[in-house]
Amino acid sequence: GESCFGIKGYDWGPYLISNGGDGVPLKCFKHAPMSDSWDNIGVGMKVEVRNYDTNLDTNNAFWIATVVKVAGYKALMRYEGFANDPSKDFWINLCAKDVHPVGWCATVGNPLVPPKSIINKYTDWKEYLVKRLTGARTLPSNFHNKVAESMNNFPFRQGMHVEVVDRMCVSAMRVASIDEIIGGRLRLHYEDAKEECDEFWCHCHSALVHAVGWSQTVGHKLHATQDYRSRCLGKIAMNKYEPDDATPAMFEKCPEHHNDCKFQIGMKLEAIDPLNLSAICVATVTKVLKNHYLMIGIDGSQAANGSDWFCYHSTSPCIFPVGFCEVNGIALTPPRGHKGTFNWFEYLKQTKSVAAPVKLFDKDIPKHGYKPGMKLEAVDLMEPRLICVGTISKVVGRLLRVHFDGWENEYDQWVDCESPDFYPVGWCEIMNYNLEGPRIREPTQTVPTSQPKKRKGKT
Ligand code: MLZ
Repeated sequence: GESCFGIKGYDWGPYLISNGGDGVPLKCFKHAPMSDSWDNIGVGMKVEVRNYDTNLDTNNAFWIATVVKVAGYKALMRYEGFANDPSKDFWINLCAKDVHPVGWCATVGNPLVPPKSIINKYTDWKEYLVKRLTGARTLPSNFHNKVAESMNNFPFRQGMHVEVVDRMCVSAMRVASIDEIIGGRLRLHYEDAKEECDEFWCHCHSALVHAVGWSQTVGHKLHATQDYRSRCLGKIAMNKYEPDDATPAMFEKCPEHHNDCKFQIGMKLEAIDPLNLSAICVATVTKVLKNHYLMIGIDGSQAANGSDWFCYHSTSPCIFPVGFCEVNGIALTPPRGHKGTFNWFEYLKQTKSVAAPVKLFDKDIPKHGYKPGMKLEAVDLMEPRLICVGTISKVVGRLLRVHFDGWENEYDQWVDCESPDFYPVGWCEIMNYNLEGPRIREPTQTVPTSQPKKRKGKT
C-alpha cells in the first residue's frame, strides 16, 4: 500500500510480513514523536483507511480496518469483514494523514465502501458495521495535531551554531552551523569547511554535539579561529549568547557523578571503539577534562599523537569496567599487536597500570523493552547520513548490538538503549527521509572475499 507520505526510500511493509516482523515498541524511543502517547494503540484498534480493494475512485473510498499487528509507527491492517482471512492484509503508517478515527467519514461526508472481494458477504453492511463498531477502540480525534506537535519540539533552528566532533579528527571539536533539522537530527556544515560538502549528521541529543563555548568550558581540544575562541570566553563568563548560538540550556545536562572516587589518567577500562563501533576494546583514560569528561584512548591504536582519543563523559554508557566483556560473554578486542590470548590480570601487570574502580561505572539499567530479533531504523554512525533497516542482535543489560540487515557482522554497532540514533519502524516515512533497505546481494556475486576488510571510518 502507499501512504500519503509517499515512501521515499525502502518500504518496510512486505519485508515485515515475510520476516514475521517484530518492531521495537515505540515507547523504547523517548526522542521519537508520540512515544509517550502510544499506550492505547495496539491490536484490535479500528480506523478508517482508504479502500484499495475497490473499482471506485480510491481517493475518497474508505473502509474500516482493524490493527492485526504493530511495528513502530506501522500497523498491519485487516479490512472489516475479512474475519480470519489475511489475504488482503496491508501495512500502513498510523501517523499518515489518510488514517482517521472511526466516525471521520460520517463527519466529512466520505463514503464507506465495502471491499469488492467480500461485497456479497453481507446484505446489510450498515447493520454489520454498527454491531462490529460498538465499543471498538479507535484513534483520538486530535491524533494528527498531536503527531504534528510532537514532531517539532526541539529548540534548534536552521543557521544556529554548535560545537561538534571533527569527523576527520575525533579528538577535536569544530564549529558548525545547522543547515537542516529532520526529526531532531541536525545536518551540520563545518564552519571552516574547505570542501563544499563537508557535512555531518547527528541527533541534537547526541553526545557528539554541544553548545557554543563547550570545548573551552571543559578543556576539550577545539579547531577554531582565535577570534571565535576569544568571543566564546566572553560569552561563557557572562552567560550571554548571540541569537545564532546554540546555548548550554538547549542541551540535556549530563548526570552528575556523585562519587568520591574519580577517574585518573592511566586507568584501564573497556570502551566502544568510536572508529569501529562493532568492537569493545582495551582502553585507557588519557586525559581528565572538567565537568567529569574524559579522553579515552584505545590501547595499541596506531595514532601515536592522540588524534584518535575520544571524549566520553564519566557517566557514559559506552565505557565499561575491566572484565565487563568476559562477564557478559562478549568479545573484547585486545590491543593491536597483542600476542596470545588476552588476559587482563597479565596485561595490567605488564603495563604497570590499574583498572578503573568498578563502582565508577554504576549505571541504571532501564526497563527498555529491546529484545533480540526486533527490527528498527538505525543510523549507520560511520556514515551518519544513512538510516538503515536494522535488527537488534544482542542485548547486554542496557547495551545493544544492532545488525544492519544484509551487511556483514563487521558493520554491526554497539549502541546504548537510550541512544537518539535509533528510531522506530516507520520513522523515516513520517520524516520523509530516505531509508536504506537491507542490502540485497546479487546471486551471481556470492564468491566470498578471502580477506574481509575491517571497516574503519568513512568508506
Ligand atoms: N560506503 C559503504 C556504505 C555502507 C553502508 C552500510 N550501512 C549499514 C560501503 O559500501 O562499505
